[in-house]
Amino acid sequence: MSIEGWTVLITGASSGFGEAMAWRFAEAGCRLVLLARRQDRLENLRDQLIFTYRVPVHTICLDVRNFAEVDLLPQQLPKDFAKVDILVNNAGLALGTATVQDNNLDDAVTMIETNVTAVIAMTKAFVAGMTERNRGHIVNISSIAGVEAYGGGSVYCATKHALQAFTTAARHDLVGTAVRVTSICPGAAQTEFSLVRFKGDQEKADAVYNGFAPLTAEDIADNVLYACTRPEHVQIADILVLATNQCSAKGIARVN
Ligand code: NDP
Ligand code: 8X3
Repeated sequence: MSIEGWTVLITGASSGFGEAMAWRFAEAGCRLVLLARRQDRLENLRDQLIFTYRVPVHTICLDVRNFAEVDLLPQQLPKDFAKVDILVNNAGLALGTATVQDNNLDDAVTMIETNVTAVIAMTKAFVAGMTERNRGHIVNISSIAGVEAYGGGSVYCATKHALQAFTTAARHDLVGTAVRVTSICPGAAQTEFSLVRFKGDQEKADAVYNGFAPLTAEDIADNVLYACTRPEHVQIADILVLATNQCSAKGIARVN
C-alpha cells in the first residue's frame, strides 16, 4: 500500500539505520520527524532530504532518555507533523563487551534506558493518537541479540530480549485496532554501532566486519519499508535478517 503523505517519526536518525530509513521514507513521499542528540547531523540530513525529495522534514534534538520530554513530544510537534502514523523506535546502542563478572553498571543503565525504557515512553506517547485515528504502525528495531544471547553481551542481549517481549505484548494490546506492530531483528550491520560499542576505537570496530560482507544500513531500511508498505490487512510481526555469511549471533564465516 502507498504511505505517501504519511508522517514518520524515526528515533536515532543521525546515523546508520535511522539515516538510511529517512532516505527510503522520503523517497516514498512521507513527511519526516527525525530525532537524535546530534543536531548538526540531523540538520544536514534534513537539508539533503528536502533538496532531493522536496518532502517536509522536522528535526528534534533530544536524548530519548529524557522521558518527561518524550511524554510532551506529541503536543509539542508543529501541527503539520503532529499526527504521527509510523513510529520507528530505532535509537539504541551497545556499550562494551564486559562479562557478567565485570559489567559496568553505568553502561548497563544507559543501555537499558535507551533500548527499553525509551521505547516504552515513545510508544506510550504516540500510540494514543494512532488508536484515535485508527491508523498507525510501530516498528521496533531489535536485533539477533533479542533472539539469542551471547557471552560479552549480557546487558545488550537482555535489553533486546526485553524489547522483543515488549513488542509482542504491544501486538496483543493493540489487536482489534488498525495499528500494526513490527519487530526487525538485524544481524551484523556496518554502521556506527561498533564504534559506539568500543567507545571510539576504530580498529576494534572495523575488526567486527573483517572477512565477510556485513549487512548495510540500506538493507535494514529496505526491510522496514517492506513491512510498512504491506496491504492494510497484513502485519509483518518479525523479520530476522542476517548477512549471508552469518548463521547465528556469533556464527560468522570469515574468508580471511
Ligand atoms: P548507529 O550507532 O549508527 O546509530 C544509532 C542511532 O541512535 C544514532 O542516530 C544515535 O544518534 C541514536 N541514539 C543513540 N542513543 C540515543 C539517545 N540516548 N537519544 C537519542 N538518540 C540516540 O547504530 P545502528 O544504526 O546500527 O543502530 C540502530 C539500532 O539498530 C539500535 O537500536 C541497535 O541496537 C540496532 N541494531 C544494530 C545492529 C548493527 O549491527 N549495526 C544489529 C542489530 C540491531 P545520536 O548519537 O546523534 O543521539
Ligand atoms: C547488534 C548485533 O550481534 O552485535 O545488535 O549483537 S550484535
